[in-house]
Amino acid sequence: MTYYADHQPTSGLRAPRAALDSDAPRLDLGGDWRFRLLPEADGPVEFATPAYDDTGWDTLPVPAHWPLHGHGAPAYTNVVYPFPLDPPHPPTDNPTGDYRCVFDLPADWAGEDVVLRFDGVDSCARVWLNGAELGMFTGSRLPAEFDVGALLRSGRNVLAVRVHQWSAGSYLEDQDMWWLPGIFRPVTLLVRPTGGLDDVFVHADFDHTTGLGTLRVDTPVPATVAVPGLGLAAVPTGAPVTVPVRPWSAENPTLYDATVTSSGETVRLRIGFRTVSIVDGVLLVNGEPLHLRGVNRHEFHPDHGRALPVETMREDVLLMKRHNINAVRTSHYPPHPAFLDLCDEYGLWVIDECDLETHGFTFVGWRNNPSADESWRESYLDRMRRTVERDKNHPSIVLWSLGNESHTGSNLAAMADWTRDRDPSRPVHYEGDADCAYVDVHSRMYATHEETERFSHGPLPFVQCEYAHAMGNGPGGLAEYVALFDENPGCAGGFVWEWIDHGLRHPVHEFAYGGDYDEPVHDGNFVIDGLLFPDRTPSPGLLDVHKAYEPVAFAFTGDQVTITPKRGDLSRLRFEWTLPDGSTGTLRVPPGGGGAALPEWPAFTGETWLTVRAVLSVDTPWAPAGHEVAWAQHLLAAAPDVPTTPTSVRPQRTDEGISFGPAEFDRRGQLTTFAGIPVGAPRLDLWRAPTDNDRGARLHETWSAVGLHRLTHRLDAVDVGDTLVTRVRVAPAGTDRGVRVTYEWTPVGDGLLLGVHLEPEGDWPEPVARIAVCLTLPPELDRVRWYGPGPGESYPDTGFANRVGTFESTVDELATPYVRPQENGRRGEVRHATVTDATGRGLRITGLPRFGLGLTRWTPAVLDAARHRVELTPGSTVELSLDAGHQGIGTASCGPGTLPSYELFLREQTFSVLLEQA
Ligand code: IPT
Repeated sequence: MTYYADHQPTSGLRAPRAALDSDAPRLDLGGDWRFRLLPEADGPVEFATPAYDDTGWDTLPVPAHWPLHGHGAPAYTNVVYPFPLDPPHPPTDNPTGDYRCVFDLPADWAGEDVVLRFDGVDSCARVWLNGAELGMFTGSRLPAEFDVGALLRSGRNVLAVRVHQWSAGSYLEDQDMWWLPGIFRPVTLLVRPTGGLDDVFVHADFDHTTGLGTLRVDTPVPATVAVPGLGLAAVPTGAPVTVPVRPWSAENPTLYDATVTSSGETVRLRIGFRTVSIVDGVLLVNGEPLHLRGVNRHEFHPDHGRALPVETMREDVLLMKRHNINAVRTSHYPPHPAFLDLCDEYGLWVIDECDLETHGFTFVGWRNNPSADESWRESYLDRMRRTVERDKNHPSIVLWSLGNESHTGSNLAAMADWTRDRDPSRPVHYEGDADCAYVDVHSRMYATHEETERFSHGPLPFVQCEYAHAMGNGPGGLAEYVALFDENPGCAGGFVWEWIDHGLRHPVHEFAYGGDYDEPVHDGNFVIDGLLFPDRTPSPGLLDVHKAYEPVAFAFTGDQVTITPKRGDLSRLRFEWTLPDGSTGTLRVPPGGGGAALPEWPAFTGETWLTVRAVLSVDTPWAPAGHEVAWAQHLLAAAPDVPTTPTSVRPQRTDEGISFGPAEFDRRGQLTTFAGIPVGAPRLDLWRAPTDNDRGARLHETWSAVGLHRLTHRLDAVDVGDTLVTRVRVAPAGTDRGVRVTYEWTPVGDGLLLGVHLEPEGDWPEPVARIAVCLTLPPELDRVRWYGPGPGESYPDTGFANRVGTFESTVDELATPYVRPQENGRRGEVRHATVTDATGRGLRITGLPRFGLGLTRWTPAVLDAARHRVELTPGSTVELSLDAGHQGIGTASCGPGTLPSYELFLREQTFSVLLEQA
């Protein structure tokens, strides 16, 4: 069988070994290589000969994915394979990239042993050096090394690589992401000195009962270890040494610089001491329960795909640390090795996952799934070996993961056995082992809140390797999950799905998702499900993660606040209080946490919130002093009731209609102007532009079946008396259910109180999207100032990262830039707001007591019809919506829907707002 259609995963490779920082010379071969793309796998191989004339070829940067450089196109599928299932055969249509790299051998390398290393080639490479074939490999996100010393020549050398997009290996790489072939990680030549250290295995345990660390470094040749920070000078490798150390943790990632020296080579290491154990069903590190407050991270950049610049990796780590994230699952493959160095350095617990997924076999009932087919055994073991051997020296890695969504089978069990044997210091994770027959922790994805509670009571430690699917608006229900994690030591925590939207920058669509490259098989915007927008701007979901993952808890009682560390200690935190008037002070908090007295304040008038903040007291490597880590608000004085006593102003019939205080109405009692500003009459609306989570819950279908998006409004009566009352029956066509709506205008102060009474007719068993009245405003009324939670959007089960205060924004800035347009930008629990033009002319709206505020340049229908933001054309009006409630958001795009307490049902009710001139 041809190599690319063979179960044999590699040929000609050296044994896998650790990624090492050595003093031996190295040469980065990255740069512009010669490149041509062929449509099939078996093109002529003459290009591998050094004399081949490649002047007609294109150039392509290495590392990169060729579809992002004008050759072919990216394609996105989640579960389904984009080729027929006939393992191990790839399709004949098999984009194949031929690469040529000409390099000069450094003059002093002559005669040295040299290794050629590839850090990542998607999906199958065949390699020649100076015309001699070296071998082939699959395993896109895994290292591959060849011995090449004997083939190198002084002066000009020619490396030729043929890369197939599809191979037998593709059956094992069905991860939910773009299919992006190419040499996308570095290619390096490494001198291997005589007597060098081919491999190093660091064992650095910490005994929390004694404070002693035990270090043993294993090497294949005799060598000595020096750790100056521990006073260790020349400890022979293989021999354990026990000394007092500071342990490594995500909160305090103490690393000791070390060198390992053999007769031919010195390797630099950064050693972290920690011990992972499982005791009574609790996952422990250094004797303490592990609290994984994590995210799943794919490698992604909107311009470079998975060929990430190291600076982007650092940006990811810094953003995670700044948002209280303390753990990463490297879904669903080992990351670029530099990312793990950053996790060691800045402090993130890591589940390092093998490059493995066969999810699409689910569509044939897992028939012929490679996980249970022995002919794939070596491929599975090869992938795990290359993962563990490369990454074994990282203190940040606390669990090995066999892969993702590959069902179950003996090959997975064999991987687990091999791993435990090779590295007994880390437990094995794999979510697909439902019976926990060969794993050490019980892992589930998208468990409900109820299951999370239930699974947290053993016998194995429970972890949610994926939860809180961050697709589009959301995730809802996050706070409730994290509360369950916090309460249950048997639950080690979870990893939000996922870190970043994989939107590829696109000339027309701004950010592309599945289908935007005319893929015949694709999964649409399911790849847009991150806490970061594609350009790495935090979404509201990430701000909620920051709040939910806070490492400190606050409890207010009487005149004090009790502060409790949840993870780490308080040593680098300062606690501050602030009042709305700007006054501020520092709290004296006992070093280990406890009660801190609050100052005495004079009595407050009006709603007053105290804000207590935990900020960094010192610069840290990941954020400067003053960075806010945690906060809470406490109500010091409640809002007085809004006065609603009617004045004696009466509605007056005029030639044109009805004049009533600041407002004009037409003859049918429909508002036409307020304070001289053209304002459309309020109309009940029960629909919203469905969110991705609404779609997942099929609520969009329910709502369109009922006709919520096409309500009709029949005016039944206009009563002009002390107040102005209009009675309207609101109902969708084709059914006998509806809502009797009474809009009553009452003069209060200089304004008008609008009371909206709803009386459903017939059954309304399903949740409605929102209960709102909508009014149109002139387009220049685009400034808003409100008092309530802010500054971000909020829905009943999201937006808890907001705090109560006064905020200002504009219609355009209120909108949250979800890649796939959907309901967004609402501000919940607003007490009062003004909507004005640039001169300050406009409306003031006061809730009785609160309302949800929406302000957009498009209707929900326009929002719903758009597939990308660039398709949203502003209308000629500003749409103002004042809601009495919104259906919660939930995470049904993948996972459970809205918790019952956040569901919105239509019931008889009245809600009121006071409208005044701003
Ligand atoms: C789960 C996958 O593990 C993950 O890769 C991603 O696809 C996620 O779903 C959804 O975005 S699998 C799902 C069918 C539970």
